[in-house]
Parts: sequence; C-alpha cells; structure tokens
Amino acid sequence: MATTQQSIAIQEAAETSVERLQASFLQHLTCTVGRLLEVSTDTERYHALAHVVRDLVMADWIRTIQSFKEKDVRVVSYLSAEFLLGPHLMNDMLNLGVTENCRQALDGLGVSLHDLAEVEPEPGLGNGGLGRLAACYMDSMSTLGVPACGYGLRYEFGIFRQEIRDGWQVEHSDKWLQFGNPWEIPVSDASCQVMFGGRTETYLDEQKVERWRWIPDHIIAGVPYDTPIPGYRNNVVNRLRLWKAEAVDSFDFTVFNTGDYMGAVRSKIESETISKVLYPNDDTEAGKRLRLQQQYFFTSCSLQDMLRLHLLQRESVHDFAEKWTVQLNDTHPSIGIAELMRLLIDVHGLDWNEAWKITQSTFGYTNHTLLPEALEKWPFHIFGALLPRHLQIILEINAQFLREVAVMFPNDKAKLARMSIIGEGSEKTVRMAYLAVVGSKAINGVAKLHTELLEQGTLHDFYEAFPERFSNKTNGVTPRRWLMLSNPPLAALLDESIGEGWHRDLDELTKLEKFTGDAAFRERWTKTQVQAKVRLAEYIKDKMGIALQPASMFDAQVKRIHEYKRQHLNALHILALYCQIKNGTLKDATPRTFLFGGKAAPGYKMAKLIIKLICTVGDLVNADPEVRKFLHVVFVPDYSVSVGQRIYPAADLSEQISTAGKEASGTGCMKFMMNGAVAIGTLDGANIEIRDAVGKENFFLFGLTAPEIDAIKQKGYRPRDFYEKSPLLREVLDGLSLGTFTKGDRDLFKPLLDDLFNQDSYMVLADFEDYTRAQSEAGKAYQDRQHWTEMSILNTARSGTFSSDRAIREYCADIWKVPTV
Ligand code: F58
Repeated sequence: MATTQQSIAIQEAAETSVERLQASFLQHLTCTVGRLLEVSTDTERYHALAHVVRDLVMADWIRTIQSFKEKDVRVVSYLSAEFLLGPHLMNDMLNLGVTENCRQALDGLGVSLHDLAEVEPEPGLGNGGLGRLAACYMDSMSTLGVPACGYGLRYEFGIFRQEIRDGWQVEHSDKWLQFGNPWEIPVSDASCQVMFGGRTETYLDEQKVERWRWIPDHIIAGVPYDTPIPGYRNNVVNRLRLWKAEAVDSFDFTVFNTGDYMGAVRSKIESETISKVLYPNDDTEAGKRLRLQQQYFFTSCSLQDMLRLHLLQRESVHDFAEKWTVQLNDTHPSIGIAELMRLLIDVHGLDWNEAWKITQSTFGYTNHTLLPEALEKWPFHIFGALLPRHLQIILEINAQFLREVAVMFPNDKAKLARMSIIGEGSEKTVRMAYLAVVGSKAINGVAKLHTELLEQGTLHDFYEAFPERFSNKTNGVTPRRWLMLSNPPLAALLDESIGEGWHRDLDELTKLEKFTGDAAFRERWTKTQVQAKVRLAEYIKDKMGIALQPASMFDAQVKRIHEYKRQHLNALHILALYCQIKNGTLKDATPRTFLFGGKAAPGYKMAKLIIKLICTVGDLVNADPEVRKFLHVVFVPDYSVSVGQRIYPAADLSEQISTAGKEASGTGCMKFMMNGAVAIGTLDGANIEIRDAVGKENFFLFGLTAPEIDAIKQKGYRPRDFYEKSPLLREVLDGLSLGTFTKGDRDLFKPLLDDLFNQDSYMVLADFEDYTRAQSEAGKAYQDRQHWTEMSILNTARSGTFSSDRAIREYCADIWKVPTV
C-alpha cells in the first residue's frame, strides 16, 4: 500500500488539466532538459513533452502494479525477439486521453505538437509483421486489463535505415538511442546473469542425490529497461521489459595494469555485442551463433526474472505455472523450454517429472511461418558449444518424447525420425519448432488457412499425436494506432455517425453498414479519404520532392520485400499497363498511383533486385509524357510504422498478392481494410477471412489456390508454358530481357528472369494473366465512384474481427486462461 503522502503524489502526477500540463512541460524543459523555451530545439521540446506524458503513465503504472499485486493475478509473459512499437508520443497521449489538452498547453506557449511528434525517432526493434504483432498485442493486453509483461531485447541498433540510391537499396545503421530514450527506465536492481559455453559435470548434493551443474566459460549481465505500455483510457499500464547485455565487470584492471588497454575493454565490447543489433533477416535465415546467443540471452533473463518475481510473492516454484503463462512468439525464444527445465531442476532442485509438468503447462507456442527454410535448426557444434547443459536436457526431453510416440504409434520408425527434435543429416541439428511443440500446452497458427496447413502439413505428425493442443488464432491489429491515430478525420466521422463504442469494441463498426446508401455520408467518407491522400502527398513531396495526384487511384503494396510476397508480380503488371498504353490497346485507363514500400534483407539479392525492378519501372513510366497521365510509380524509402500510418489511410486498393499458402497471415491487409481500402488478393493467409467478412463482391480475387499450386507442382510446373500462352506476358518479359525497358541493359534483371523462366517457385507467371484480369476489374470499378465508396465503407464496417482485441480475447480464453474486462 502506498503511504498517504505518496497517494497524494500519485494523484497529483496523474492530473491532466491544460494548466498543469503546461506547468509540467516548462518544468521538464527547465529541470530535465535544461533549456530556455526560446532557444530550445524541437528535439529538446519533444523530450520535455515526452517526460510530461511519461509522468502521467507512471502514475497509472504504480496503481496498476498495486492492484495486480493485491488481486494476485495470473500474468501473461509474452516472449518475443522483436517488438516493433512505432513512435510512443502520440500513441501514449491518445491512450491516456490527453492529446487535446497537451496540444492546448503547447499552443499557449507557441509550440506545435505536430512539430514535436515529427522529431521522435522510431524504435525499429523488429523486422516486420511478427514484431509489429507483438506491439499490437501489448496494446490490446493493456486495453483489456490483462496483466502482462512483454520480454525482449533492447537492441542498440534497430532495423537498418533504408536509402534508395539509383534504384538500389543502401543500408545505414539505425541510431535510435542517439539522443536518449525518454520512454524507458533502466532497472539495474533487477539485473541478472546469463552463462555461456564451458562444460557440465555431476556432483552429489547434500541429500547425496546426483545432480548436474554447468560450469560456463563466460557470464554476461542482463540489465532490464522497462517501457510502460498504457491501455486505452483505462488507467492500466503493463510493462515491456527489454534486456541490454553488459559485461559483468565492465573493465578488467589486471589486464589494464599490464598495459593492454584494448584487452581491458574487450570483454565489455564482446558482451555488449549480444544486444547490439537486430538481425535484419527475413525468412531466409541461416544459422548464426550470435543469433542463438541473443535468443538464449533474453529468454534466460526473462525466465530468471519471472522466477524471481514469483518467489517475491509465493513460497516456492511449485505453483509457477499457475501464476505465469508464457507465450513464445515464434521459435526465437523456444530455448526457454530447456532453460525453464534447467532453472527448475539445477537451480531450484525440482525433479525431472515435476519440472517437465510445470514447463509443459507454462508455455504456448505461436508459429508464424510455413516456409521450411525459416524453421530454425541449430547445428550441434554451435548449440553444444554455447549451451552444453541445454543440449543434454533437450536430448533427454527428446528421448522421453520419442518413447511416448513409440507407444502411441508402434512399429513406425519413420514417424519417430520425422518427429525427433534432433534432425539427422551430415550434422545433427536441434529443431526448435519441434522443441516448442513438444514443450508447450498449446500450439497455434495465425490465420485459418495457416493453421490448417500446419496441422495437415508441417506439423502433421504432432497434430495426429495430440490434436487437442492445436488451435487457430487469427492475427489482429490495434485500431487505436491503426485507425484513431493514423486517420483522425475518419475516426472523427465514425465517432459522429456511430458513437465511440468502436474504440474498444471494433465490431460496432458494423453500424456503418446502414450508411452505404446515404449520399451525404458517402460524400463525407470520400472527403476523409481525399484528406488522407493529400496528407500522404504532402509527406512525399516533402521527403522525396515528388508530386502525387490525389485524384488518381492509390494502389499500395507495403511490406517486407520477398519473392513470396510478389512485389515483382505487381511491377510486371505495371509494365503490362505501360505496354498497353503505348500500343493503344488500353482504352479508358484509370489513372493510378502505385505506391511501394518495404525493406529487403541486406543479404537477400533477389529481393534487392526486385526493389531495383520497381524503381526501374517507375523511372520508365514516370518519364513518359503519354503514360504518366495514367500511371505514376513511387517507391517510398525507409518504410516503417510511422510511414505505414500515412500510407494505410491513403490507399484505395490494397495489394495482398502473395503466393497462396505462403503468407502465414499478413496484418497490413487488416490495417488497409480498417481504413477503407479494397483489397486485390489471393486466397492466402488472412485474405481468406477478410474476403469472407467483407463479402466476395467487395474483394478482387485472383490466382491459384494452395491445393491447385500443389497439384501443378506435382505434375511438374513449367513457367515457360505460361509465357508462351500469354502475348502480354511475352511482351513484358521480352521487354525486360531485351533491354527495351532498361535503356538497353540486357543483364540487369537476368537473375530474376532466369529464375522466373526456369523455376518460378512463387508462381508469378502462372498467376500473371488472372492478376491482370482482376486489376482491370478493380480499375474499372474505381471509375464508378459511388459503388467504390460503398465497397470502401463496407470494408471498414466489416473489419471488426481483425482487431487485436478480438485476438487477445481468444488467447486469454483458450490458451492463457486469464480473464479480460
Ligand atoms: C510474419 N513473420 C508472417 N517474421 O510472415 C506474416 O504472415 C504474419 O502476419 C506475421 O508474422 C505475424 O504473425 C515475420 O514477420 C519475421 O519477421 C522473422 C523475423 C526473424 C527472422 C525470421 C523472420
């Protein structure tokens, strides 16, 4: 319980009148930043304002901790190597409900809130969908009053900053901490130590029981940095705890005294490397030692932290699983299964069976990919050298597990080999997805199709053995950031027409349906869309010096660049339009602005070549006076959460064109939908559920289905046949290979073309004709403004189920067994 005096302090800190906010701003500018208002920069003012907001959050935070403690609640621990939060300032103000008062407080001082928000560096601690999902889920857990703690890594450098130079991606390091981070609080008191390397040995404990101990060859300290995550206007604040790696001794004086100055700081440098930089990989990951170190480091810190907190309130660790439920966001933290076993057995003295029971009732595992190359496998030589004790534990888990399988499916040796956590091959590997499956109470995919494909394909043997552990949890996104914050004019229109209930219950958007027939409403709808387009156009003008035409149809594809996401299919279609305009076969073309954004993994050559292709197509069409009346292509560099917040509201058409069966879910599609964009897409990932929700008449469907692709591949797919059959495709591909579109350069796109002609694993050529058909229908539909606006309204109206609140409710009910408000 807080003392009376502190209760008063907390109450005062939570005060949000304009006068109080203004005083607090000036106080922070004076005492925290140390600057006079007149000479302060926007960055300094931003820091002062961030502290004002942080003070408000802190007051709620303290009260939340107090209340959760009193109720002795069960805590959800969300383990993720990535949290792609996006800027804090405006989001926290929105959730606290203080945006207007802050704006007024600053206005009174002649300071523009907008200018301050613009200088906030974005914490890019994630690659894409997986990291952003974790951030949306944190928002929803706080909003639903779910006691939760996010655990991850505090990367000093987040995802690289992307520059486009001559159409090629150039990477720069992301120094997001350069000017300090006002949203985090270091908690050195809660530091822990993580061991690496060395060997294991047995010994006899006091009861003369034989036990194992691990003698590491080095130890690294983990220092937690906490970021408060406020819920939407409910005074609940949860914690995101990110670990920074530090040397246990930052400076070796004995080495220093011998005159080896570099040697003296070497261990500090080596230790800190672990949380230095986010791996900018996507699903073409190769085994990397440092990555395993990162994974183990944050997972071990987090589990140690949970056990420590547990023992502050409870007598023993026996009831750990009643108090904690730990969700693994993909396999990256799945080493936690072996780590919890180690901590329970070696440190807390439990026997194997009890430890296993606790472990298995603690974890849930969410899978985010079907791509076989993305399922993490660690070669024994790396794994055993770094984590010798864990290798022993995993071998024992596997041995016991395979014995169970042998009982369930007698005489099926092949099945045992298929299900083994240990992969055989030229070198043995630890298959992390299998470890995650075997060690978890619940396993889920992230969209209906994805879960089905997991159950029927990738994890079929496991599904057969224990089907009750599998379920689907279709992804969702937070409407606070992706609608209220990204699209204030639309949010205001919604409030006015259907009330504010949708802020917390997105299903209330269905109330919009009755307005589709209302011409005045449609006009207002269109107006908000034009406003968003103008806002984006201003941004692009400012950043790139390019003028967009808001009257054209904005056709957007923003996401990581990957062959399976098929940005090149989109680019080929633009070339097809170009050819048709040039040869006069396209009558009555709908003017379109094609917007692209996304990063390619630095080592993924083909993805980088796809960026070059998009930019080359852009140069071609944008420079041609005859064509540019109809087509404009823009690659927006350095795609990020904040760029997304500008693009989603401005889009008319949302490109969701991955090869069927490849995109686990996709979440950008949901952000577009909420903002009223109509999708063109395949039957893949969440598209299927989006189409079901919005109605097939409001979705431009094309392409082969996952089973059709399987069938074609079984028979032997020959991409060249599709080239030969389609004159338009021939014209486009010939133009590229003969240098017609590339100022005579025939080699530029050769690797891409060779792949398309000979391999085409992602069925670009097979889907091309149907894609151009669907595109042409979309273009025509856009000309019927009334009908298009009706479709747009229905997309928003029927997007309720794609709220992360719905997703989190499902996790709470089915997996975590935690109540929501
Ligand atoms: C994404 N995965 C899926 N991985 O591709 C997407 O379909 C899904 O909607 C989303 O997860 C959320 O469920 C994804 O973003 C990564 O970025 C990994 C980062 C670490 C290396 C391997 C890829």
